[in-house]
Order: sequence, then structure tokens, then C-alpha cells
Amino acid sequence: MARANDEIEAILQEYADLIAITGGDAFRARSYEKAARAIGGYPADVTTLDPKGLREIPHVGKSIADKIVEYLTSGRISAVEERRQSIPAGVRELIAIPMLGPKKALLLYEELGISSVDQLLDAVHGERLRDLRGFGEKTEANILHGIALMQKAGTRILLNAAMDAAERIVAELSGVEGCERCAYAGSLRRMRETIGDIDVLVAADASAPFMDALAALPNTAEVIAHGAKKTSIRTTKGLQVDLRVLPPDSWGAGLQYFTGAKAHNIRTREIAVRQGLKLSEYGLFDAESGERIVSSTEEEIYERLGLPWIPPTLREDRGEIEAALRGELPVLVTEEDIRGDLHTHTDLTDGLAPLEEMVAAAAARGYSYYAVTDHAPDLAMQRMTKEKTLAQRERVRELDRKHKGMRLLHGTELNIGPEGDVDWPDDFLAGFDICLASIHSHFNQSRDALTRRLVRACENPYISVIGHPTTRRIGKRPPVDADFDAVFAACARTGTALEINAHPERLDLGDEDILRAKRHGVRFAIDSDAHSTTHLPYMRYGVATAQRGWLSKDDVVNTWPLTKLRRFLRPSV
Ligand code: DGT
Ligand code: CA
Ligand code: CA
Ligand code: ZN
Repeated sequence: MARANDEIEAILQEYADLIAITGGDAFRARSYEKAARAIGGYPADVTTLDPKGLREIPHVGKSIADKIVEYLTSGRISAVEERRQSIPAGVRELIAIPMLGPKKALLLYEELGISSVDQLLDAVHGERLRDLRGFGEKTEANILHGIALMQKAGTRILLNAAMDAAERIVAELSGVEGCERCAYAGSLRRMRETIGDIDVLVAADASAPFMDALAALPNTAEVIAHGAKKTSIRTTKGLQVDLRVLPPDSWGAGLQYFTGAKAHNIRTREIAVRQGLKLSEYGLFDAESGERIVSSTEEEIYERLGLPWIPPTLREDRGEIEAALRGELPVLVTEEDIRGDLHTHTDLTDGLAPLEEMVAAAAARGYSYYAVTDHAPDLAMQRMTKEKTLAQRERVRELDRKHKGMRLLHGTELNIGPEGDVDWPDDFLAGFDICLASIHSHFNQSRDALTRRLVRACENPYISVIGHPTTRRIGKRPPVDADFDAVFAACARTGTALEINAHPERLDLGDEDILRAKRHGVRFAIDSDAHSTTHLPYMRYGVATAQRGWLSKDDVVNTWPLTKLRRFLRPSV
């Protein structure tokens, strides 16, 4: 994946924020923001582009192209450094609080001299913010929520960022001479939604070459501990990586131990103890004689404990041991089972790529169907109209004829309004192949109002999928406060699927909610919500989340053949 693009997206976004808080031109800030998003979603790796190529990226003109070149050659942008110097460090700490925003952060500093999270908490509790213009009880509640989210997230990072880093490290270490096996373990192998640190394992006779190779990687900023069994480093992005080198014949035991979760390991060790065995990262041993029984593969270890091999995404001690003992582990949905994507955007609304490019990228993924679901008019900033959507439908139908192996569905992502109403009347909705509906605003309604709103959307016969149902953004925005058991029951009753939005910042529904919804008999749609061709591969994170929610292929409507899917989308037809 285009990693440099992400770095440039981040630094230009920061620049836009800095312009905004230092009282710069709002139009200028906005143009940097647009360029940042366009670069993040641009399919070509920016490091392969010359200045002319860079200016072909939407919203990138000469001045931004120059800044990108400066960053790629020197690792810094002097204009950004200057702006950074001009704001106090304490304000930067405040800006990091989700839901506060740069403007308010600066106001707090200038009016009240607040320059740390602790001082801000004191001020909220002392009710000292209420006199400030633009601040009220609601802002205070938001600030407290934002701080709580930030503290809960701690220094954990999103799954995809950890995955990108881990895959690069595994690829590097696999090329070192003497490497027999190399893999990532820990929470990353279990595909948790956030990752504390990356655990990498190598099987080899000599450990030193691997420890040295990790320390020498270009993205290694600091070596925290350097030993014969374990080396820990911190990457330039502040992410910790633990590398352990195991004797080759301990590979399975080490992989099982360091995959965790700890609670799962406690259960497997208990099972061992009851059988007069001892399980460690080196193998499964006879407790009395100390003789090693098995250690080279995970399968052997689970088998010797009387268990089938348990997929890492289930290893959380959430009933997988009991299910395994009963022989009732689910057959989990896999990425190969996915036949198509049901929630995607184009540049007709807020997507970055034209229809043709999105469709070509979907076809390259081998999908047998693909839905185009741009936003509807109630998100006013998207400027959607009936005319535009009908014109898009014609283009979709035409492309559909050209793509032999892949059927195109023309759909829309409706906006669920404050009362549960959506953008268009039924007769117009009837013209779409698929209607999703999602909440995009009014997140702070009462629990009753939010529940009614979601249930009403489920009851609309034309709506067959609820998009990103809780609207959370991991580490940034909490889930809406609705009675989700009531929503899940409504979905089951009305035959409405719940989305598992695969965007790594959303993963919405998350694993625990999926487990609950499944008990109500709900079906699911795993969607990328792609706004760019580079987002289509996020599907893997949605599938992993579905696995963590114990889903099988049948639970997921976009593994179904198209005829069966169409009956689900339009039961009356
Ligand atoms: P993270 O890094 O917070 O996202 O979560 P994990 O699960 O990767 O945790 P981490 O990195 O502390 O340890 C990796 C795995 O190693 C963990 O899932 C289980 C295993 N492990 C580490 N320390 C212990 C321990 O003291 N006891 C047991 N049973 N297992 C451990
Ligand atoms: Ca870890
Ligand atoms: Ca670790
Ligand atoms: Zn969307």
C-alpha cells in the first residue's frame, strides 16, 4: 500500500489545521485539506511521481507539489515547521483531544491560559468554561467525552497502520539468511481493532542477525531493549515492535503462546495441567518427567490438548474453548467467500475516483457483483440530485454491459434524518437495486429518539442495509447511545442487514455488537465504504471483525449468489 501517501496526507492535514488556528485564510486551509484527502486516496505511490505527475492529483497545484517534493527529499516541510513554532506546545496537546477542534483549543489557551489536558479538566470541573463564547454545558460534555476517548485509546494504534508496519517487517526479516519461519503474533494476529504493540516471531538457529536487522531498519527510531531472545524497538511513528527468535522446533508453541489472548492462554494451560502436562512458549511437556511431547506446530499442540485448532480471531476466551470441546466451532467467513462490495462511493459525491476507475478496481479484485452507493441529497454538501443519480444509473447500466464477469448494482447511501426519515420518497427508492441508510449527524439525541430513528429506518421496506450502525470513529467519536438490542430485533424482524463497515477507523459494527446481533438472528453485509480505489482492500479488516464476531458465510449477505442477494434486497420482487 502507498505508505508515503498516508504520511503526506497527515502532514498536509496538520498544515491545514495549523493555518486554521493561527488565523490564516480559511479558504487556504480548506484547499490543503482537500489536497491531503486526495493524496491519501490516490492510487499511485507519490514517491514514484515527478512534479508533473504530482500536479495531476486533484487539488494539487504547484505550491503543494513543491511541498510534497520537499517532504520526500528532506523528511520535513519548512512551512509546516514554521507554523508549528508559532503555536505553544500546550495548545498542541489540546488539539489532540477528539471533538474539541483547533479553534476552541486556541481560544482556551488565549482566554484562560489552559495549556494541558489536566488544566482543561480542572477548568471544566470548576465550570470556568461556561463564560466563554461558543462554550456551554454541551461543549463541556463533549470535551470530557473526548478526553475519555483519548485516554482509553492511550497509545494504541489502528489495525491497518499496525498491519502495514508488521507486513513490512515480516517481509524484511524473512529475507535474512537462516530464517525458517517469520510471522506476526499477538493482538495483530487476532485482528483486534486497535493494537498496543506488534509482536513478531522468527524461527531460526541463530538470533543475532534478526535482532540486528530489526534495529537497522530505516523506520527504527530507537532500540528499547536488545537481547538474545527478545529485542524491542520503537518505530519513527512511535509504535513498539517486540521481536522474539525461537528455536525452530518450538515454533508452534511460541506462536500459540505469543498470539494470546492472555485469557485464552490461561484456559489452554489449565487444560494442560488437568492432563498432567505443562504448556509454555517452548512446548507441551510431561509435567513429571519434563519430557517434551509436541512443540513444532499449533495444530499438534491443540490436538494433544484434545482440541481442534482454534482460529486466532476467536482466541479471546469468549466461549471458543467450550465450543471447541463440543466440536461446535463456527466455520468462519473468509475473504475468499466475499462475492462483492455493497457500499462504495465515486467522485459524484465525496469519493475521490470516477465511477469507471472504481469499477475497474473492483473487477480486478475478482468480485462477481459491485454496488455503487453514492450519498443522497440530505447530506447537502454532496449536492446530489435526482437528475445526477439517474444519469449515474445510465452509466452504471452501460458499464454493466461491458463487464462480463461482474454485475453492477446501482444503489444509494441514504441519510437517516433526526426523525428516521430518509432523503427520497418510496417511488424513487424503488428504482434502486440497493438502498443503504446511515446516520451522519444529530449523534447526541436522546436514547429513545436514536432508537426510534434507527428502528424506523429498518421498517422502511426499501432500506435493506443499515450503514455503520453505531457511527463510532475509533479513538475519535463514541458510538451513538441507542438501545441496540431493540435495533437488532427490528433488523431481524424486517429482514434488514447490519453493516460491518470495514474502514479501519470505523469497524462498525464491532465484534461484541456482532455477537449480540447474531443472537437476534440478524444478517450482515461486510462493506468497504470505499471513497477511493485504495480503500477496496479494507474488506479484509471487515472480514476479520466478522470472524471476531463468530460469523459464518451464511450470516453475510455479500457471500451469497446474486439471485439470492437480490431476493434479500427486494423481497417483493
Ligand atoms: P496488545 O499488544 O496490547 O494489543 O495485546 P497483545 O495481546 O498483543 O499483548 P502483548 O503484546 O502484551 O503480548 C502478546 C501475547 O503474548 C499475549 O496476547 C499473550 C502472550 N503473553 C504475554 N505476556 C504474557 C503473560 O504474562 N502470560 C501469558 N499467559 N501470556 C502472555
Ligand atoms: Ca502486542
Ligand atoms: Ca508485546
Ligand atoms: Zn458511505
